[in-house]
Amino acid sequence: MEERLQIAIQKSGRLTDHSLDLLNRCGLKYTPGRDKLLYYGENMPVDILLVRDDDIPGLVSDGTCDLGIAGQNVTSEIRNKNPSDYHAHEVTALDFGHCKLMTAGPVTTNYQGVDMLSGSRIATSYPGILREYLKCNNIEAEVVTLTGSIEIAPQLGKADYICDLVSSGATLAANKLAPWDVVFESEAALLTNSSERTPTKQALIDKIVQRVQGVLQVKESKYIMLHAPRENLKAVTDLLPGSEFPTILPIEGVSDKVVVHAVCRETIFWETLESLKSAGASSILVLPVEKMLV
Ligand code: PRT
Ligand code: ZN
Repeated sequence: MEERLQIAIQKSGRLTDHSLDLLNRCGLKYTPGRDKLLYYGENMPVDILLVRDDDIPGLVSDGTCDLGIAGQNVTSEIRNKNPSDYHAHEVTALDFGHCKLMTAGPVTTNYQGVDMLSGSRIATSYPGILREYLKCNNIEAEVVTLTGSIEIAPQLGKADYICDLVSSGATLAANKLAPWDVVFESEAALLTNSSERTPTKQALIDKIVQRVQGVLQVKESKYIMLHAPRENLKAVTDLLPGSEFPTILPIEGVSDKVVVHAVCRETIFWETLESLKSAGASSILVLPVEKMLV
């Protein structure tokens, strides 16, 4: 029987579209299951399990799934709960789902720094991360664990302050709360485990991990082509952001210019193009990179 790989992603939430898009870009074609709990990979022996984000680190840790995509905030909280029984590890951060776990309090409070949390009640869905933070800062405070609507806890009298995820800050502002300190910075990450598996399955995991890394690399990468004066070639290639080995080609019948081709691993801004032009470059062309395998 064919061995199939299980990848857990969030069923419905902020990470779902990004996760499916990433797997798509890795070349995985899938049929959405009728119950939408499992998408069957058509061109690779890979199944996508759609679950709550809070379940993903556990499913990878206990070996039910080989790979998973979850926010580092969720992973860290779950690992904190029972470190000796947690067996998943992060392969790579994925550059989506960015947010900050922050302390916050009423805008009317004149916040003077972390010591002000002493003796207070702080509502959060991340008691493990918050306790660790308080401990590091030598603060004694009461952690009030809530599962949702953290931001209304002060109005309800359930807590003095809160510690919640913030991205735009609009939710805090709407509840007359001001962001204070960053407790934990998070983004989505790819998880796996060190379970023993067959070489075939391990090779499939390695292939997917390599493709994920390729997708991350092309995000910022651009292919740049230009003509450069031979006498100023070094100055021109030095200006190419994040490019290690540009290809230099002669131009038939032209002795004072060469063609430069390079993959730039960093964003190329208009300012870079203007500097290249000032250094004597011409016919500058910047193209998107679709796939990369290094
Ligand atoms: O049903 P399930 O349990 O799977 O979903 P969920 O409701 O627990 O998670 P979901 O979809 O809200 O978030 C999934 C993951 O996205 C989180 O674990 C984070 O890693 C990441 N993420 C990124 C966020 C945010 N940004 C975010 N802004 N998760 C939650 N929020 C919430 C925050 O809790 C607050 O209520 O959005 C509100 C604040 O947003 P701003 O933009 O007003 O600051
Ligand atoms: Zn959740």
